[in-house]
Amino acid sequence: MTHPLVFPPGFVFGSATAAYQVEGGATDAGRGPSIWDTFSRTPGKVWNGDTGDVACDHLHRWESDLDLMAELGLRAYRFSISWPRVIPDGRGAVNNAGLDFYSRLVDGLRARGIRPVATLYHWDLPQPLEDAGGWPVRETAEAFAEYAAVVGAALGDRVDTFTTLNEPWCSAYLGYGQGGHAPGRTEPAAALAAVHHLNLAHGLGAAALRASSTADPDLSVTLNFHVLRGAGDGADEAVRRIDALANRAFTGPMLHGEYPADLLADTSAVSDWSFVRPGDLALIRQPLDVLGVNYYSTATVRLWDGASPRQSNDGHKAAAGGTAWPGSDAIVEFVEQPGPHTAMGWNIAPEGLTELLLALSAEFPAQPLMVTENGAAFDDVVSPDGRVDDPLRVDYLARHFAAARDALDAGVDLRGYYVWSLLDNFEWGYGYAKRFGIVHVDFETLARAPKSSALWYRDLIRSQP
Ligand code: GBH
Repeated sequence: MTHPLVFPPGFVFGSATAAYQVEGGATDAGRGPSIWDTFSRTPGKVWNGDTGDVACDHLHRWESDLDLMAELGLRAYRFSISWPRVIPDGRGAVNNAGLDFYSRLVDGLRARGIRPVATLYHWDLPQPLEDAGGWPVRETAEAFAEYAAVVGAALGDRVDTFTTLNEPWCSAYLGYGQGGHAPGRTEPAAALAAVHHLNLAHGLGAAALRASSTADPDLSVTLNFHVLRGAGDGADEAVRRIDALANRAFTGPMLHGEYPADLLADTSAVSDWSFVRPGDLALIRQPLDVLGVNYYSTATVRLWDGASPRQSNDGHKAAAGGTAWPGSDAIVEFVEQPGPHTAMGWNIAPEGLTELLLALSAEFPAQPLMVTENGAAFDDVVSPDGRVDDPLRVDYLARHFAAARDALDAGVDLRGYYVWSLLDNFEWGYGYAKRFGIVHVDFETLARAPKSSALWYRDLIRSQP
């Protein structure tokens, strides 16, 4: 069934970025170093030795970027706040010059009628906190709560929505297990401790934001759900194990108030989870005004026989010796998926988005949902006259918006959709080699040029009744 892409009144059409990926100004006005500054300077960690030192220079070009958003008709902008710009040492003294940047950004958005949606943690942990142990230690969650109170007091009168964490799965498993993300540690037990302290940070942070905000902003968290397909004998067991690690390790404590028993059992040889203290689960389970969902593709898993050459298409196994799947790494393998694929090698599967939204709304019936990221990297070509025609990205977005529309038709309480990303930007381990933007950025001149996909999105928003 095909739909005219008409959405309910008030549906939020937005776009998203993250601080380290777009801001630049790495040492501007008192910003301290983050784990991504350190990691990107470590030889061999990021493609081409790229760093976020300049990125899109959004820190200095934010006003014209906001004008561009207004021209596209965006109803909301999801950005992240750089913790080391606000509290350079991670704890203690507040850098008002850093905080002021976000205050001006929020005012600039509101002046243009664009809702500010602020994420407090999109992976840029202040380096001094990593030096003190990072996410595997409890103090980092406590520091996050202090930071959240500072942000709530400064911006909680004007921000529409606060999101505590973006994709804690990546922070924990890629940062401390697989090692492909900062800080690049490959310690399976530490990855599980990081899972818990990120969950705790979410709970403490949400409570601190609520207490310190003078208005009544919505509170949320954004998770990257793995939409899993099983293959081969024992497919269900493979899916169950990865679902526990990837999805239920976060939704369990955050939304049900407990860790899944099978997760604890599957990982018992790696960790006894004794870092979970009495009372933690009650702190983690905070009412959420909206649950943020990031979706890019599906993943296929099967039980591994331990002998045949191991398949891995998950892009998370490449780093030296690390694993993103503590306790299940030697049991489950990721299977090559048929195309079409994006430039990241991720398969294109819009029906996975409909399925995910339906499953979440069945599991959490009263919980409003938001697609906080969806989008695709393709190898864009700039034509001689400077235009970027990106029909593959238009097609990807159109099909995923239709998939969201299908979920709405089936009764899902979906409030909006943010395209990842507004701008081509620093794509983590891939540096500037992968472009997700609907707006092209020339990394020599830093000039912006809306791609066809940006114009398609503008027209989609304009055409809504
Ligand atoms: C997001 O991460 C980030 O929030 C954003 O900063 C980033 O730029 C953007 O997406 C694009 O990468 O290999 O089968 O295990 C997305 C991270 C992408 C992690 C897909 C898991 C593959 C599933 N995820 N991914 S699988």
